[in-house]
Amino acid sequence: MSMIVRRLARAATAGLVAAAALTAAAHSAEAADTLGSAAAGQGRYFGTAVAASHLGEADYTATLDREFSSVTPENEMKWDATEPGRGTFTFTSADRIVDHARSEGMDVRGHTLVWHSQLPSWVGSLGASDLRTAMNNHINGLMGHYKGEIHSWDVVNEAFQDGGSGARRSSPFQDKLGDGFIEEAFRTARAADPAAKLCYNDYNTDGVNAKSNAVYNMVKDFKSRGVPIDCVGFQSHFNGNSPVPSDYRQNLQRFADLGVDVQITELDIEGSGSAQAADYTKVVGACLAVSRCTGMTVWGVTDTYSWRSSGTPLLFDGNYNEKPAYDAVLAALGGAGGPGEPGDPGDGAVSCTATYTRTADWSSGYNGQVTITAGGEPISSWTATVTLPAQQTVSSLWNGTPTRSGDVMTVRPSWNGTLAAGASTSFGFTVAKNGSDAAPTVGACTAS
Ligand code: G2I
Repeated sequence: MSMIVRRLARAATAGLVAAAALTAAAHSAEAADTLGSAAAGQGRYFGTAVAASHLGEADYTATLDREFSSVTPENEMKWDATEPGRGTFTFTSADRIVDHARSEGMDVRGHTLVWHSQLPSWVGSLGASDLRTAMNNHINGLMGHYKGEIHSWDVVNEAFQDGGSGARRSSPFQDKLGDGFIEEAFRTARAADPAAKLCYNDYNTDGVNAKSNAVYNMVKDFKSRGVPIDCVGFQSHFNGNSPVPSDYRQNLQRFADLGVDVQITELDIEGSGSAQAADYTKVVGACLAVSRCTGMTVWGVTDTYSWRSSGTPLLFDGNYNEKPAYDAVLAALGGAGGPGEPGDPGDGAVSCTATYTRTADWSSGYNGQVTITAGGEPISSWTATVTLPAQQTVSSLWNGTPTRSGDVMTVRPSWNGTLAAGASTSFGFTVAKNGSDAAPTVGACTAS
């Protein structure tokens, strides 16, 4: 991607100018080859959480600057970091992130103003009247300092309990000020920076459930009474216990239908390989299918610095290599490497990813398997290439139709070309090692 196209991409998301102009500019040149520019082609931002302490690391910052069009300070704007003592504001770490982002033409999400966690103890010791004053003073202090520099603020974070009750979570704010603290926080925030989008942000609200119903009812009530709210953030921390819900898109859509934007604010999905890639594809596909889903943020640049690093939930590994999940996201956004390239975002560009695993191994041979996963659109066919080490020969292949040219085997579907958006199939093959135990290389998948 040319620097000019990338700067246009940044300018578009930074200023939230018309995405259509950007799309034309980006695609008359070449298909977008970064997350931020591909998302910009879809009229969305693609962000990441950032820690100020890592900005001095060359690989971290190079990846951040190249790929992302929005940043969220992971901890640096929280209450304990910004107002550790009453009325004493410290912005040093948050400023580092905001200054860096702005020098790179990235947008900034503000996270977060009113939250029960990472709250200094002095806040919890205040009586109701003082607490109300302190909450409003905190909102004014943060939003005033960053006025005009934040595209969206998480005004209130995680105010509802998990589980079936739909009740509010106990916190100093809830316990002393009652339900009305949320409304008051939003009204104060609107006055403090009228240009910022004001979001309510929470987790385990990604599908339709009792907790998301409770948030939905609050947003509906706010809209009906004119309480200023512009967006709802869906954190989207997924793993085996909390998988991507099947009604994710439907849930995003019902909130959008209330007249608010929706944003995916803290996305990470534990796992690896094609399964993780397929889950990321589902999430991106859901956002792109909802016109008021204005952007996505992953909760960190590299697995190594994730809040749950053992689950390897992000798009770059510890060496900043792009994971299959990265390829899947880029393809789902209609970016370069995705089938349908040069792609025409918004017109249903098709895409797929191919990932390899060795499923059996013995002294003279092994079985390989390639899993093909469709991107955010259904596909009717796919093509994958497998390059084998020179000595190795393929003795059989199933669930695919191979043609071989030298070391390169091109595989197309046998019966399994048609895949729904995000769905997978796989082909397998048996290899005679003939003295080489090296793994084959699987090239980019193309779809039609
Ligand atoms: O817990 C995941 C996220 C859930 N939604 C709200 C987010 O703000 C939250 O982010 C995480 C950060 O990713 C962690 O980095 O929030 C955690 C704390 O609530 C953050 O962890 C804290 C550690 O607990 C502290 O010990 C540490 O000093 O990070 C701090 C800074 O590294």
